[in-house]
Amino acid sequence: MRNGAFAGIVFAGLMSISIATAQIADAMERGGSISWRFLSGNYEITGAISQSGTLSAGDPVMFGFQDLNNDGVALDVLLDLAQLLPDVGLNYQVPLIATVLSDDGITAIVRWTGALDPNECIQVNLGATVNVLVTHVEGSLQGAVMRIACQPDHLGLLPHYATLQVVPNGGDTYNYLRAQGYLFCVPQDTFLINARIFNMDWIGYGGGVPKSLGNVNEDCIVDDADLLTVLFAFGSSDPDTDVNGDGIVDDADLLTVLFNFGTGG
Ligand SMILES: [Ca+2]
Ligand SMILES: [Ca+2]
Ligand SMILES: [Ca+2]
Repeated sequence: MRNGAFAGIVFAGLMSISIATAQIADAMERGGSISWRFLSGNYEITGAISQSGTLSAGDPVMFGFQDLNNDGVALDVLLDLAQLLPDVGLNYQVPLIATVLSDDGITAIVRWTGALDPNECIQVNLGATVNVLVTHVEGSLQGAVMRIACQPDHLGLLPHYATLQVVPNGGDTYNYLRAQGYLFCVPQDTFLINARIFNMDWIGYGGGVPKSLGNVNEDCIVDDADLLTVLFAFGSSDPDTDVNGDGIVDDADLLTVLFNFGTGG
């Protein structure tokens, strides 16, 4: 065999392997968002105040993926603490930056981490309302992402069908929320309080093909059903068919469907 042909075959083989190894994270990014629900956990406050207890399930929330650190991976999310812990009074959005730790095409391990130093005296509800100088807020989530059969989102939030499920991975080391501050806003060691949420259980759903990629009917694939829907609505302002959301169904939407035709499945 000629060396060139052999090299070509090896190169093609390597290319297909490299494509296969990144496919879970790519599918997650393509989905554009994740639905997420906190199921259970424990909390503990130590220092100037001592408290501990259990946390029950919260309402499902949806995180839209962004590329907050401009590293080309749009899997970062803004964790809204007010949404996660509505009664506490921590109205901060923690930017959680995603790192894909591994992806063998069957399971991907993704870690989200972020921190804020607000240095702000705010009212916090710790059973009773107290003033706390919040100095530091930090969070980490780590999940194992696996494929599921294409289906409506179990949590009922994703507009399109889901193809991925995310479950906690890495235990307390990588699944926690922490906050630090000073009681009564007095920045002295005696008034220091540390709060943490640990033993977290949660679940998430993602993947699929969003409408913005031409999946007009938001099922499992961009196919002739989506194409026909755009063609029938062509020239109208039907918001359900307006793929790019610019107010009109026109050739731009049609091209998006054609460009992504076959995506999903
Ligand atoms: Ca990023
Ligand atoms: Ca479709
Ligand atoms: Ca449009």
